[in-house]
Amino acid sequence: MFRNAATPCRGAIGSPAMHFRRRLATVAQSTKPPTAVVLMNLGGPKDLDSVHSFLHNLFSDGDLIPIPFQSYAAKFIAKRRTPKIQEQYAQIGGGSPIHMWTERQAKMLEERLDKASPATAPHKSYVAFRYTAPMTEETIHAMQRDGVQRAVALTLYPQYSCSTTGSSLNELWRNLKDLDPDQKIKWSVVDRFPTHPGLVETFARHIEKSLATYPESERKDVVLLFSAHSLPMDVVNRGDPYPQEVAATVQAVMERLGHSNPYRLIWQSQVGPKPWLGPKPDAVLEGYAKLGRKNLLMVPIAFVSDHIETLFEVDVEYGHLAKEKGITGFKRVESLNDDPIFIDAMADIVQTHLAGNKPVSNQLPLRCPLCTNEKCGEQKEFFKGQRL
Ligand code: GF9
Ligand code: FES
Repeated sequence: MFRNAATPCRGAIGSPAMHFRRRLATVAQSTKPPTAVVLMNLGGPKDLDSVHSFLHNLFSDGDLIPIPFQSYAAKFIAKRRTPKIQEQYAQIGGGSPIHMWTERQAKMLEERLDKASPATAPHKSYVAFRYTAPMTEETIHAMQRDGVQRAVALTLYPQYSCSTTGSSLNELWRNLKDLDPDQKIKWSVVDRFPTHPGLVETFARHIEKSLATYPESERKDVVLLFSAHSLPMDVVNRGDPYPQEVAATVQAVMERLGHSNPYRLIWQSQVGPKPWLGPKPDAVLEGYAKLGRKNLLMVPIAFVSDHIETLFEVDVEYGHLAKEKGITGFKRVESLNDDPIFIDAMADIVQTHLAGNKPVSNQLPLRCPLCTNEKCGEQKEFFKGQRL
């Protein structure tokens, strides 16, 4: 005989059989392997002793800086640059806060995802830094110990560059070939989110909060200087998507602000003798000082947490230069860090991605028009070919 919802089995509620079935369901749920969310970012030395290995790993990255005799050159350059970089980290408290912020972001994201997407719960966050621990290899081992079968590679760079997210994905692909040859873990990728409304909202609110600290009579003339990490011109000219995507974020934020202020997009952190995308902040500060601009508000637009480029370069170096040049209203907006609105945005991005059931975006498979790095092609094919 058939029973339907309208005619429940008499006496089932609270019966020993029902109780047992419920308990089984709970156990089954808690032993379900977690959906892994792997937060990818650059990493940074957590203390002064880690500076050398950080630099060594950075200069060993052939996807970022292809140099002849890479391993020898990396040793040499890292050793030569370590003292100066140590001094910079000493001035921001003795190390990079990126570990602390990324761990916080990971934990908060995990909690929100379990609430927002019960179908894919439980979620477990992992961190994979490119140049400091925990690095990709260690993270994959941890995921294997946890029995992960489904993973999302989530970049923490809002805009895609082959030198950032591309390098992290190449590193992930290389490690997976060795560590998971039978492809027990199915992967999908969140490769960029330059104009996500939650991201834009968080930037906009941080800008509004800083603008409110200027005298009301000067507020609408404060120049917003959106500042992103620069790229070498050869990277730009091979067709890297990053400059366009950074500009898209800036445009979306300005639209959200109703174009309340004048603004420019500028490019910081150039190093070495090669040509880089500009204008750079020191030249910009000098130019605007000459043009009589006293109120400049820096907006870091390409990183989601504090790091040496905000805490040292902007706050210390450019802060000092601004003072010298008579720019009395030089300030910086707060980084996104653990702002709950930003974490909500990340949760929305991952949840929407999981519901879409697609391994990669339509952009990821397209290589730069002038790409000569065969690894990029293989990485893209690998992630595109995932069968979820
Ligand atoms: C970057 C973000 C965007 C060597 C330095 C001596 C090179 C480089 C970058 C881009 C970081 C964060 C971009 C080089 C050579 N690049 N940095 N490219 N970095 N340093 O090609 Cl959000
Ligand atoms: Fe952009 Fe290879 S450098 S795809």
